[in-house]
Amino acid sequence: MKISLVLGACLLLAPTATLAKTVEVRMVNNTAGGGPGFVPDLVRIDPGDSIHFIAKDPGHNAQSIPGMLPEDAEPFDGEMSRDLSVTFQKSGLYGFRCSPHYFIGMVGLIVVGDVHNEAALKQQSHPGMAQGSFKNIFQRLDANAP
Ligand SMILES: [Cu+2]
Repeated sequence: MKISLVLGACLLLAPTATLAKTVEVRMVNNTAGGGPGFVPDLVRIDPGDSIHFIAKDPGHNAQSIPGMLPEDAEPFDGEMSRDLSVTFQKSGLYGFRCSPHYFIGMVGLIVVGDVHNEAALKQQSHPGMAQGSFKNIFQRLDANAP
């Protein structure tokens, strides 16, 4: 009884910044910029936080892009038209895509804690419109913009 009261008090007093959070990323057919995409396509979280990919519209998935992960980070590969939850432990940048719409630029970037692999990710080449999408995302990342 006494121990549980102490634990409860500690949880109440813990600063919210240390609590893991979940950020939602929607997979949609029509973004504000037109065409299918992830909303948002640039997300900043802390190690231990999670992303919940929501299949708002069918026909999309979320999968990490080989070569666009921090060293030793776990890749992820969501099923088509299904929600996916991923918890990120390793800090760094994670590039991801929708497999059927990669070439028309349905990609995104997750920033986990400190950035240390940006140069490597920027050198990655992508098919079709994905190259321009990542260029735009990295410009916002560098400008600290949403
Ligand atoms: Cu898609």
